[in-house]
Amino acid sequence: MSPLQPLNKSARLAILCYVGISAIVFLLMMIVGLVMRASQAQLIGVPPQFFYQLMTAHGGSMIVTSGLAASAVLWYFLRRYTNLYTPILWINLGLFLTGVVLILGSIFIGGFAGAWTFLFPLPSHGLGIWSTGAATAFIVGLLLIGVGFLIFYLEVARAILKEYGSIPKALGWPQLFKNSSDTMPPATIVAGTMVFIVNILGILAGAVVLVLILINLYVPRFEVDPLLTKNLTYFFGHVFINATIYQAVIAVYELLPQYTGRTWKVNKVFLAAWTASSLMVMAVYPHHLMMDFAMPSWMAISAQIFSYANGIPLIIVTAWGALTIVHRSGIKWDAASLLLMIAIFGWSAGVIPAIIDATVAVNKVMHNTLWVPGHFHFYLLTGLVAMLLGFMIYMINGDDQSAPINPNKPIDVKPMTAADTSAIWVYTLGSIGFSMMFLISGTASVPRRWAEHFPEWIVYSQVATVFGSFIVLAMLILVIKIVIRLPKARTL
Ligand code: HEM
Ligand SMILES: [Cu+2]
Repeated sequence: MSPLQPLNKSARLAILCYVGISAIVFLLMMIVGLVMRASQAQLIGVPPQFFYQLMTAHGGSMIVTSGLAASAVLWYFLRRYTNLYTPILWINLGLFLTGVVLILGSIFIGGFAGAWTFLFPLPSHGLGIWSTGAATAFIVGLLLIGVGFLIFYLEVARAILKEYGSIPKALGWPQLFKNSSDTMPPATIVAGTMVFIVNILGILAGAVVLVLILINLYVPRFEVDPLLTKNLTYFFGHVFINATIYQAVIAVYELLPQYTGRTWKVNKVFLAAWTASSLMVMAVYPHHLMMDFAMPSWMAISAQIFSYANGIPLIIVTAWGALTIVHRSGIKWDAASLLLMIAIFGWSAGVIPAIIDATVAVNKVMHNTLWVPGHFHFYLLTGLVAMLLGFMIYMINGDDQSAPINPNKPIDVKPMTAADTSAIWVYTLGSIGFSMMFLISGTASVPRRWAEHFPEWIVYSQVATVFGSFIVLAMLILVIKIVIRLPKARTL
């Protein structure tokens, strides 16, 4: 392969914008999350109506920002193997920012507080709290963001297919099923292919449901089937947020080799796990609809089975791959590689409560409790965000643009400062503690999405608030460092 070329000027600037914006929004929305938890803890007073506005802003912004940061990881590494067309990065960013302005306007000016899941018929039932106009701004904003990402993943698809010929080839099926002796596709290509398949389908489903709701807002006679819209919404939401992890993990596949001077071995087990997950990640979404008795029971049952089967193989090949590549490699740890290893732990551990929740018998009891935010905050904070932070710190930890990356020799690492080490561990322990408090609250049947908590529950929220402030503090240190050093980031 030709030696690595740095990102071109325009792509570099775009990627730096993606990273800088995501880091800042993550921090701001964590502060919003802390305000919500502190208000459930009755440490501060937030009027209930405002709580639901904050909840809508927090959930929505976190999801789309995870998408933005993850897409930067995908692009950053994918262009090492394919020719990507830079203007797409800018079009996506433009639509993203326009959408975010509309969404924030709908929430904080229009009072929209129907949660990021915009479940039908909530947008049209503001009960005087929000108007049709506010709901429209929210839906159109989300639609614009969706269109931006759709264009982005279509470009990813085009670039991969141009280089690798077909989806089966990019997923390594000839090697997997026909014992072809062709060289294996790189891990980044396999992951990128799975992501563009599921995300294009997921975003299309999201666009369809948003348009249906939009028409219904203005033409109520245009009746929409509530169960169908719920299926489309959760297919989109589930796939989109899961795909962020599948993009962020590319940083693990690409960077651990750079830190160890070894290659990430793509083998048949790796290919099989990714192919299986490509299908299963789409088949498991009904685990969000287990409470809906009108759903056919075979869907709930298959969702349970696939939920067990889906995440695990991928995590095992990743965790196993990471441990073997690091083992006796003489790796010199820095903030980035440490965060990537922590993230693998966080992702693996976070899947356990997720799988428990995807069990029909458990879900019937736990579904609307804080168990649910508990499982996803676990793998989003200690898994996804830790991976993204690892990637960002890798970028800012090397200012040498010209030194080529030698696959057989580890890159030079910057030793960790005391501030790095403490921020990383405070972030990690804070995240585990914070998520555990949601899980514990869930087992005590504390409902999710309640602005006001009963006195018996308040102690959970108070402990959680302490952990939450640890996260915010550590994040503040890391984000300041990332933003300050970003202009000199390495974009090789
Ligand atoms: C300091 C870190 C964070 C804090 C303190 C925090 C706090 C909260 C709180 C209090 C809720 C409402 C729970 C309820 O009563 O139902 C919530 C919901 C949520 N959070 Fe976070 N969070 C944090 C980080 C994150 C991150 C990093 C993400 C995603 C990457 C995220 C995504 C979400 C989502 C999707 C919801 C659901 C909103 C809904 O139910 O509509 N949070 N968070
Ligand atoms: Cu799901």
